[in-house]
Amino acid sequence: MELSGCGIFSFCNAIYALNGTIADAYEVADWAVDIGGYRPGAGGTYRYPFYQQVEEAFGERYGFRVDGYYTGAVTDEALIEHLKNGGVAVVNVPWHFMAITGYNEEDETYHVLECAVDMEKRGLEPDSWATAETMSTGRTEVGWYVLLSDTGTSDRTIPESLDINSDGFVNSLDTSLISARYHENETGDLTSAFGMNDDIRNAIDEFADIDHDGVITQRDSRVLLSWIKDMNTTGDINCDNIIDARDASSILSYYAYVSAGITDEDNAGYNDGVAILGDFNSDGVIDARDASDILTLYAQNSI
Ligand SMILES: [Ca+2]
Ligand SMILES: [Ca+2]
Ligand SMILES: [Ca+2]
Ligand SMILES: [Ca+2]
Repeated sequence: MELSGCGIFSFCNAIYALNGTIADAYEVADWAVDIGGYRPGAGGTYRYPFYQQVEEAFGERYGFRVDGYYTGAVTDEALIEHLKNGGVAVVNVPWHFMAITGYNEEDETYHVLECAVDMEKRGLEPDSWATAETMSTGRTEVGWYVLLSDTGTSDRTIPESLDINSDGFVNSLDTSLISARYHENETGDLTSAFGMNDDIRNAIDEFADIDHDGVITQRDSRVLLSWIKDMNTTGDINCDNIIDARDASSILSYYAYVSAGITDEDNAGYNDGVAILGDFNSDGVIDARDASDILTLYAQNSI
């Protein structure tokens, strides 16, 4: 997929930009291989079988529909109107696919997601605003595009298999367990931190290689943490969809830990969760006031 996955990655990037849904590039690629829409290695994505069938296969789950595909240029009114209305597009340029996920009317630039950033010849960053001239010239000349719209049906959930400790929630305890497993593999020393046991080790080894590079590393933990941040409400540290005293308690433990340099073994697994979801009052710092505000809200809601 590193050689020829641009069509798959651009589709997944477009869906994420459209409605925040995490489309698993490997799952999409496996499906596409089966329907004759993708050939890994020296192959590529075959756009017509792919976009004729991808809505039926993934549309409901990922919350999108295909509004049509066209031979045309980036300046086409239909494409610009679609972007202005909140839609996204996957575009074909010479030997490559990219995603266009926004249009700025003020300076007439396009928000482009480029998945092959090591290919310097196209000269785009992973995430940039490009002019119509750039997107109409040379290796970035758009010659075909497919329009994708949000249908609101995506549940935007993190896969259940990433509830590593099977407690019903995907939260920073799970990311801490993935990190702990990485340290086990690095050092050979087994840990009991965060409730680690052999069932959890097996779950991590089977399901937690999120970036599909064949090993469990801190990167897998970080990717999951970024999903947790995107998919949960600020203040809901343990991601159980209720903001209550347990969340406040985790924030206080974290605050004590950061300010005094001590660790609270019982709550240490939630510290990463506090770091990403703990600023409940949105003042840029995570401290006792966030916990206090949660407790006040909790008291009001409990009456
Ligand atoms: Ca869990
Ligand atoms: Ca990995
Ligand atoms: Ca909670
Ligand atoms: Ca705060």
